[in-house]
Amino acid sequence: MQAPRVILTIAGFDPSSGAGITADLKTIAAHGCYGISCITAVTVQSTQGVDRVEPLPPILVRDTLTVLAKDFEIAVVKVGMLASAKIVRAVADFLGEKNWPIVLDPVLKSSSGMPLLDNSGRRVMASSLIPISLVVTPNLHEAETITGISVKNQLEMKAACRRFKELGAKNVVLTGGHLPGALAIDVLSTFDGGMEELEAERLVGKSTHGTGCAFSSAIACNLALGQGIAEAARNAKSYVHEAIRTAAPFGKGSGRLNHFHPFQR
Ligand code: PXL
Repeated sequence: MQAPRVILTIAGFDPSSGAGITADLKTIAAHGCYGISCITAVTVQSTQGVDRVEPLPPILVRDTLTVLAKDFEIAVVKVGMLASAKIVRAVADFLGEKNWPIVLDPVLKSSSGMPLLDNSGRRVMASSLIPISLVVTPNLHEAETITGISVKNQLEMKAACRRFKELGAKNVVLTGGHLPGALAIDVLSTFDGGMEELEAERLVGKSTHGTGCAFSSAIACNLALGQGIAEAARNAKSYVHEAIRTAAPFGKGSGRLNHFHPFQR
């Protein structure tokens, strides 16, 4: 039997399995890939929100990456929550010496509003990780904070994509799920200067915690499976749409995605 493609996720731990490492690993498994992980921070959280964030020592992150890199043939890396400027630096230094395609989800805060990276960490991410990433997947808030541009409509989303390109991003998928309207429209801006809108019907009042984690992990898998950027982004959007649409209620707060929907048809 052929070995599955290996995806490395570098992200935080959400004990409720909605976002972060465990959500990434479910997404990766649902795509038939093999997920390995490096935890950057432990969070205390439930479906009702994040109470506490404890970044892990940067040396632990670096040592984890070192042993995994020696052992596995890594196809694509997904980077999510990094928690501290020192961890961003450790990850950027490590990945800068490799040639792996990187999908960067530039996580800054939780959906419940808890900061997941401080301002100095954000600056190091912009200067050292965005330029070495193949795809960057900001949401509206992340795009506004990183580019300094107000991002409230499709025109401004396109301006923000251009600004990400100036920061060194090769491809950008700016997700517009938080904008009002009947459609959830993302803007894909590719390395060749192309821009296209990716549309899906908006799902209201549903489980949306961890959608950014699932989206970026799905893109990483699709790239590892040989898809081009646009196809990888379109298929990742369909995957997340279906994971929201078929989600079952859990807990007392925001719901959780149905990561394994491809096995339930
Ligand atoms: O959705 C952003 C995110 C990423 N990673 C972890 C998180 C969250 C949001 O709560 O907890 C670990």
